[in-house]
Parts: sequence; structure tokens; C-alpha cells
Amino acid sequence: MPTPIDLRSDTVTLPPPEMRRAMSEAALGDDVYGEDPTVNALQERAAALVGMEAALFVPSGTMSNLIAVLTHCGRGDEIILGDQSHMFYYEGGGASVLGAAAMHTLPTGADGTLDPAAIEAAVRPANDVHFPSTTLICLENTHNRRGGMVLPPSYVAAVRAVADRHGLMLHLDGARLCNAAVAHGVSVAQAAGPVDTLSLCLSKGLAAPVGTVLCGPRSFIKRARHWRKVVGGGMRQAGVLAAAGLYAIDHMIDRLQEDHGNARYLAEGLCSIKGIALHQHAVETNIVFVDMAGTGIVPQRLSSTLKDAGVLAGTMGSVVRFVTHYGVERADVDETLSRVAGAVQTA
Ligand code: TLP
Repeated sequence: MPTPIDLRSDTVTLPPPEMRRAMSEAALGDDVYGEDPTVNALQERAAALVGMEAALFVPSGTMSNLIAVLTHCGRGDEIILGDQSHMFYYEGGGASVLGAAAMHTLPTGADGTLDPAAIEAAVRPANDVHFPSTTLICLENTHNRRGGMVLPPSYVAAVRAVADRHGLMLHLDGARLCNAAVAHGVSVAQAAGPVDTLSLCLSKGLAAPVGTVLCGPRSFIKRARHWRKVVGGGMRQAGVLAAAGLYAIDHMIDRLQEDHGNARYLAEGLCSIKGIALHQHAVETNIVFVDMAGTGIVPQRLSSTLKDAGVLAGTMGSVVRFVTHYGVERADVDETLSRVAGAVQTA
């Protein structure tokens, strides 16, 4: 049995040795009192990175998006977001279940965008007892279920204009915002565009073991701090984890380019195997969706067939997701291609 190559997600990344060292040497305090110097340093560093006033260190991307909703919305408010967004699709309906906000979904384009005109049309008329009141628009960059597509800043500006016309807040799920910045060769702040608040994950391609930063205006972060405590995200000597986040920001962003190159190379190789076709608009960052229907392997057996060949990937029917990340070298991609080709041939 060959050692499996794990391309299920960039969440599987392990911290590099220097990151572990930074964790073990971190200065610590009680962060619920606001006294952990390493957490405070990470929050300042993250806010500067995204060009915002303040940031809050939280355990996960899911919790960060939930806290954003709890802070922006009241009971019975409505959020406009994509039907393929992580916040709608993969977060257990938390915005509604725990946040008491309705989710008004719009079709997600192949490039991860929502049509600004459709967003505008979805805004509820004010002062009508029938309707929830629209308060928040959410975007996602890069877009997970759209194969890591990057939202152009001009698009975010168009959505900002809609938000401003109706007095709405704009939140960005920027779990992989650093991938977007590196792909377009711009700063992380530029990649974010004119949003009010954003979540940026440290534990995906940046390889920290845990953690997300919720960023926004100082007054918003002050209120978010309360909601973080309410949902149980107030951690104590969290500097052990924040040290990994600081290391991630300082050392792990530029190398994402390598993951993007590997993803393009992987996509080209996969598509040269008979029966495999690209299942996304373009490969812009580190996520690759292919459709393996043409191989004749029945969808129910796809995951186990690949696993038996030594490749771990995510399957959704005949569509398979591969994610490149820290710890996966070009040689591993070559090996993946030969294992997939072998699996397809013998199936
Ligand atoms: N995404 C995970 C799974 O949940 C699907 C993955 O393997 O890609 N926003 C986006 C855009 C994400 O892709 C994810 C994780 C999150 C938020 C949630 O982050 P965590 O796992 O830290 O709660």
C-alpha cells in the first residue's frame, strides 16, 4: 500500500518545524482579559495586512463568519449570499440556526460572483411588515465551490456600490484571501476590496494548525469580541496558537504561488487522462475540480478507487476535488497523476 497523497483539502496542512518552535516559545497571557501579547500582536498584524482598523483571533473560519453575522445582524434580518457559498452550504445553517437571520440565496456564477443587479433586486423594500429587513451581503474570495476562483476588486467595488445605495454591510468570507492576492499579484488589502468586514483563515494553505482572524472597524471588533465569548470562542493562553498565525503571515503567503503552479500542472495532467475533464471555469489558485464520469467508474466507487490507488481527494458524485498545499511537492503531483492514470486504466 503506497503512502497516500492527501489532496482532500489545504486544511490538512501540518505546521512547519519553525512554526512549531515559534508556538513553543510564544509569550502568553489570558486573552479573555485581552492580556495575551502574542494574540494582540497577531491581531494588529492581521489588521494591517488587510488594511482594516482591528482584528479578532477566533478558532475557525466557521466561527468567524458566524460571529460576523451575529455582530452585523439582529433577529429577523436577512443576508444576501450565494447558493454555493461556504456560509450557506457548509456551515450548518449557523447564520439562521444560531444567528436568527434569514438567508436569501442567489445563484452563484461560474466565476464565484453574484450578479450585482440580482443582489439589488433581492434587497427587501423597507417599512413593509411582510419582509425581513436586508442588512448584509456576503461574498467569498477565493470561491471554494467554484474551484478557487478569484473575485476581481472591480467586481467587489460594484457590489459595494449596491450595498451603499441601500445602507447594507458587506462581509467577505476570505478564508483563502491570501491565495487571491498571490494569484493576482496584489496586496491582501487590495485583494479584499472595499468590504466592511472579512474572515481570513490561517489554517488552510498558510499551514497554521488552527485559527482565523475576523477583521473590520474597531467598533465592530469590540462588539464581535462579545459574540466570540457568547459562542464559546474566548480562549485563554491562545498565544500558543496565535504564534503559528504570526509565523503563517510572515512566512507562508508568498509560497502559495507554488501551490497554484502545482494545481495548474495537476489539472493539465488529469485532463490528459482519458475520461477526465475540467469541471470549473479556470484554475486560478489551488483548487481543481474535475469530472471523472467519462472514466466509467461509478460515482459510488470513485473515492475508494482513488484511495486504493493512494490518492485522497474529495468526491461529489462524478466530480472530484483536488487541493494542492504546503507539503505537496511537484514530485507528489507527478506521482498523483500516475496513480490516477493507473486507477482509471484498471477500473
Ligand atoms: N472549507 C473546508 C470544508 O469546510 C469544505 C474545505 O476543505 O475547503 N470559508 C471557506 C471558503 C472555506 O473553504 C472553509 C473551509 C471555511 C470558511 C471554514 O473554515 P473552518 O474549517 O476553519 O471552519
